[in-house]
Amino acid sequence: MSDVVTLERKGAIAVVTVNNPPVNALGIAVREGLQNSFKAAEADPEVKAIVLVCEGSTFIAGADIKEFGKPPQAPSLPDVVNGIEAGSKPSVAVIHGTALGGGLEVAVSCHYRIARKDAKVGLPEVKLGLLPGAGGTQRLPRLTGVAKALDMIVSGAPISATEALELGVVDQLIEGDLLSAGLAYADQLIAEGKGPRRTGERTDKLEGVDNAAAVAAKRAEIEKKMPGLFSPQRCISAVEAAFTLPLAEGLKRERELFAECLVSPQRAALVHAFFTERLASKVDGLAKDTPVRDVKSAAVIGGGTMGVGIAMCFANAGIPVKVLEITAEARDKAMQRARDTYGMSVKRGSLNEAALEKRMALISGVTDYADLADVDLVIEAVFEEMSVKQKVFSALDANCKPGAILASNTSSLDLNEIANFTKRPEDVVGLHFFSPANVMRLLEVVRGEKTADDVLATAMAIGKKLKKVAVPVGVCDGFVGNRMVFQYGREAEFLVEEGATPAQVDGALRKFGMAMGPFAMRDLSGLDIGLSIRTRQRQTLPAEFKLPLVLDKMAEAGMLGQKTGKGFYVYEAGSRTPLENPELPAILAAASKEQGIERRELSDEYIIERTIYALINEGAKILEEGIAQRASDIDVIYLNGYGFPAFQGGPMFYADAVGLDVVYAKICEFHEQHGAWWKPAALLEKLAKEGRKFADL
Ligand code: 3H9
Repeated sequence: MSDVVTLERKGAIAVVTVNNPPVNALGIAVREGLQNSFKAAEADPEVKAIVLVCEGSTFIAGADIKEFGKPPQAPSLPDVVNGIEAGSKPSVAVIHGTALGGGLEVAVSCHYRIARKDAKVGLPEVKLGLLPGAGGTQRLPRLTGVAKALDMIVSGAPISATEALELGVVDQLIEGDLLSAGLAYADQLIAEGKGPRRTGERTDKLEGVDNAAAVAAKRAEIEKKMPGLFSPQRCISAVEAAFTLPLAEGLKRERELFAECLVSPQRAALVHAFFTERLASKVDGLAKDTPVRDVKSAAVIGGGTMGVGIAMCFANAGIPVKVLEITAEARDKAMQRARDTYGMSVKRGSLNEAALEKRMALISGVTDYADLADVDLVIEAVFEEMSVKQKVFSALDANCKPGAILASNTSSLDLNEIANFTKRPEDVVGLHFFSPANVMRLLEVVRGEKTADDVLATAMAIGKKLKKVAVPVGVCDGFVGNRMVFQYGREAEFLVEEGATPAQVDGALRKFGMAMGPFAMRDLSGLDIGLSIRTRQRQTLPAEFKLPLVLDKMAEAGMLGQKTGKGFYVYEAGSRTPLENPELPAILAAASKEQGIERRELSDEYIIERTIYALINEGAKILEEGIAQRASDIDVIYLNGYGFPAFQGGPMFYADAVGLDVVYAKICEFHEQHGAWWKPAALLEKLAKEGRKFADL
């Protein structure tokens, strides 16, 4: 029929095969091929049933995301699926891998569905700022009932084949060869004289339940949990149409709502987030066929929270890992820490006892560097002090086998200096995990000036294996993420010295979409970290780089965040709920006075500009220096490590959306008012003056 969709006859059964690597997305050629194939099968008098099957690793994984925002091309996906459902011959979708989005919409327009046991199905459109636009919001509720369909469509989370069977989304689970299973199922339908069973004609699951109550509950939940998001409420409206309108009108309503989402800026930002995450794994200048070293075993130096978290990542990926501590007591404590952390997952129900034991069996505690002689990769996660790193890397150099990768988890020290503590700097790389390492997805892979290509390629591959989002970065203080966040945090502190309250700053940034406000975050991680950086800066920075005083004053008053029960907020014993700190206004007033500042009212808009533009300006400097290889990599770092809202696309995407001329003009204004920190990045100035974007680079 076409290059990507073929039609062949197997006796009385027409087999339609999609072969559009890598994920059989529904680009124009696939849509055309599907429509033509189903039409031809319908027209062929010899055909009694139709089987739809896919080549490669997955069933259709959705619409082709690259086509969004481009002029539409006929046939549209809704026309294709409506045509399939209207067919007079029973059709069977054979699902393997992931039937997602438009893929599941195609499957539920077929009259029957069978799925391999390990398959998953779902409607993840909401994660791209969309809603299922090819009948998914009308047909899924007819199979699962409204409440479950709302859960699936609004969360975007896929379900397992087993759950799909229980819910009636699929009719049978299969093993082995897909085509044989599809043909056998179709033969059975023919033998039993079963005809088309159109999902769109079903109403049984829509009746006798309080669907309006399910809709109201979901609306309230989303209003509370995701107030700034555009598409979830529209997903709900579309599902509502499934039980309030006849199918044809419901489909029309779905199309209208889909069109609204398609043109929303949030859709563009979320699609950017999807593609850039994948792009980040591609390292400029590193050949695709760069060999990768085999990593069958690993070790972590240091059994603190970070070290143990890293070790757990390896155990979770099935890789045996040793944790080295200097004393037997510290080693045993580290092992207990891992067990306790897994124990919490068991309590929450996300892990079972057997899995806990299996993972613990992969972690072993050691106290002697000689025990690391056979490991393929070591990650150092010890105290952030160069002399300590020197000791560790000299010991690793003396004990590890040739070819072992020696990695540092440093978050701020010079990786090149660390590498030179060994006689094999080419084997040294930075693997900067974020705390808690077993939870956070981001991994900055730091490329030292001597890091060998195959070591870098292996580090990126290991990141993927550990299910992290690995982003390559260059060497500088704080690398990409922390170097930028320092600017953001400092501006937030200045804002509370100028007149805002921590609650106002946190509130404005949460409204912007940040997962957490900077002050709640400070309290969580402890104010002493920021304070030690501040103290160091006070000694080293030229005088024109003014620094806030609030942290120093709080430390003097014994306020170090949650661990002291008092910080920018106060916390009742055993609680993490931030409450207003009654002693803070006096501290802020004193800091303002000492800085010679008259406190004033600040708007939320101003708070966002001061903090987010500080990120953008530093991001531009990082790009200029080649520390990040592309603007979108910076976005990936912020989306995955710093709670930046995906619907804003990341700081650099956000800057492009606001307009670099606007951002640059504001930064110039801040430079004049607030001095040296705000010196505009040369790259930002250049792009703004040329009318270009970061995305054009
Ligand atoms: C939709 O369906 C709308 C409809 O309701 C209505 C329409 C009217 N399109 O993730 P991977 C590329 S919205 C284009 O690394 P994995 C991806 O960029 C869609 N390209 O593999 C990458 O390219 P590259 C709803 C796509 O095995 C390569 O495939 N569907 C698409 O880790 C491999 O991807 C979704 O949201 C696409 N739809 O995971 C599903 N999907 O190699 C989105 C992937 O050049 N996709 N690519 O970097 C996924 O969740 C994962 O890709 C999947 C595979 C689980 C399928």
